[in-house]
Amino acid sequence: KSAGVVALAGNPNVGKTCIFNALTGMRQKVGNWPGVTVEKKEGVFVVDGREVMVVDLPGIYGLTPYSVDEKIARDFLLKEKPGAVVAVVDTTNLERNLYLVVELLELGANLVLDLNMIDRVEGQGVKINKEKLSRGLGGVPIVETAAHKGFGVEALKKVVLEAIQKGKREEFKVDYGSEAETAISELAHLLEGKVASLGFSPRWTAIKLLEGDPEVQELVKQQGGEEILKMARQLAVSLEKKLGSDPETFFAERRYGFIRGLVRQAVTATEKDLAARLTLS
Ligand code: GDP
Ligand code: K
Ligand code: MG
Repeated sequence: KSAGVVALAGNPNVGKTCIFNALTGMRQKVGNWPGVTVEKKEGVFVVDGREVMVVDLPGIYGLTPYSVDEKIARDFLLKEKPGAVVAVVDTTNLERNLYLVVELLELGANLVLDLNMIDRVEGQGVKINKEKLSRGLGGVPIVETAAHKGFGVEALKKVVLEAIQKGKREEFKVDYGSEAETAISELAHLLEGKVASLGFSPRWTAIKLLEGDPEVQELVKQQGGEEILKMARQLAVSLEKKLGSDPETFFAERRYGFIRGLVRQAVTATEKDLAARLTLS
């Protein structure tokens, strides 16, 4: 009867709770994430006679595992592998909100992009070309909502069910430039036999190793990948020399660069001040 699980992800204050309530109504329960006092909300909605379970993730700005909230969100996505993820964004702050969206896509989430707070954007001279935005993000389905009024929520339910039924799309890639891409492919190739069985993307794992992500390092170690870790450290050092900045900073800057380019292409504002606000990062 249950079609699958959808997780809601987004920065704090983008309207995630409003979306969660509008989707699930009274059919929700509140508990805690295992081992921590961070609130976990779960609920269900029914669309086209199919039941979908909804999990509200903590509000986060990214998927680095340095804060408890980010760790909870990333662990859930990696280990529970929900059928779909709705990235709820505050559309009046699109550029800043897209950083998490890009990280979710790189992680391999089967994403639906929810442009929330659309009521605050409309009629103000801002135009979002959803086709261009979707194409730039590897073809993610996009839904517009004004969650506090329930606008767009029925459409969101349908799109989520479709996404769950279709399953994962193609791998999304940010182009990190030839130096970094060479290191990524080399590592990803070595990782294929180690992490594919866990359902982790070798490319994502390679990027995280180059960033020096402690959790991913531990995971690769557990898979007997000591040699790969050694190789990753060497590659990271030589990459740092070539790039002139540490890989973690470099990858983050490339993601921001990619997002700036995408917003320039897909968003136009007729009022100068509004344009400035939309591209504020
Ligand atoms: P969360 O922190 O992501 O869970 O955000 P909340 O659901 O608590 O919403 C934050 C604030 O934004 C609340 O005051 C909501 O009423 C308001 N809000 C949520 N969605 C919308 C929307 O689509 N349009 C407008 N104008 N306000 C919204
Ligand atoms: K809030
Ligand atoms: Mg909330």
